[in-house]
Amino acid sequence: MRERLEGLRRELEERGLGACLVLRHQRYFSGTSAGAAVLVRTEGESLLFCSRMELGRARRESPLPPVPYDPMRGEELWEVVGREVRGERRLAYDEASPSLLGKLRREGIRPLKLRGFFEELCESKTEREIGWMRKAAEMALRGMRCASELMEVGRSEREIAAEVEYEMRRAGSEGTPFTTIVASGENSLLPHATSTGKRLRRGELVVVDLGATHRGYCSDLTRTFALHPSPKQERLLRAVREAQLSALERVRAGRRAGEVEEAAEERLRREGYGRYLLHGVGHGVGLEVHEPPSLGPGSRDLLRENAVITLEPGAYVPGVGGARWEDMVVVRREGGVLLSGGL
Ligand SMILES: [Mn+2]
Repeated sequence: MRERLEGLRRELEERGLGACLVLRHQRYFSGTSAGAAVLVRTEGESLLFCSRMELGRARRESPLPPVPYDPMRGEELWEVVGREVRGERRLAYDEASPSLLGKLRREGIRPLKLRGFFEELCESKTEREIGWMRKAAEMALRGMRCASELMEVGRSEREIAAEVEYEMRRAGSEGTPFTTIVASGENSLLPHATSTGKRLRRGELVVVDLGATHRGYCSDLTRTFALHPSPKQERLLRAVREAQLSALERVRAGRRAGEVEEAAEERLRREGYGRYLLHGVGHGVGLEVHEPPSLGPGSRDLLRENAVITLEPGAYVPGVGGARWEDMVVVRREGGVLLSGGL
């Protein structure tokens, strides 16, 4: 935490700014999700703003002194922030709503977006963060192993989702970064399906997309299972897995994310699935399950060294089913390294 705050302080000094209000990335600097914002100053102590309700947790989880505001009495975040930054003419920030910015302006403060800095800082993980993410990935793999054991005709999607989440919690996961998806048959055609009471039937594809969290860091993993698959389904599954390998081969620090996406997409097109693609090939992952870079078509985002990304090509073919295969990968100078292989 100290190093992170120190890094931002240096950046502010270099840009001749006195203070930065961190909203979207507050957890990265405070170590807790109890806060609403962090104020980092070049002179004087950095502060953690939190609602009065979260004060206890903020004290316990963050080394930063908390400054509470009381929404129950109608007090708003910008009011306490305004009090602390009085005297600053310019205030750097990471991301803020137009209404918050408007209120700060009315206080005579000129907000200034710090571009590029937070992306770079949060995308490249330290070895410690990568270790935590590997742990989160291992918990997800345990959940997936549990799912694979339950792949039987007659079980419901929701039942499998419940067992999987229970298994990950037992493995130490703090929670699920998103609602576990178990999507079979027709439902597998929806990339963001919700698990229903529908029971698995013979001849269906079943997409399982799940994640765990460890020290706030997320994992994200998808497998597609087949219950007595047809040759068409087998072909689809193979194509999706091969597309992931093609993408993985292109991963390298310094590359454009779009190039990696292109490799997967090209592969799926060559196999005849070009009409059945519904999403890009992946995204960055960290404290949030979806963070930059985007691995969508034509993405100009850079793959930074030590970033953690997902590779999740999928194709959704009516009458056959949907298939997606997702793993987490660390971007190294020499290439991509799987964090979640082995299943
Ligand atoms: Mn994902």
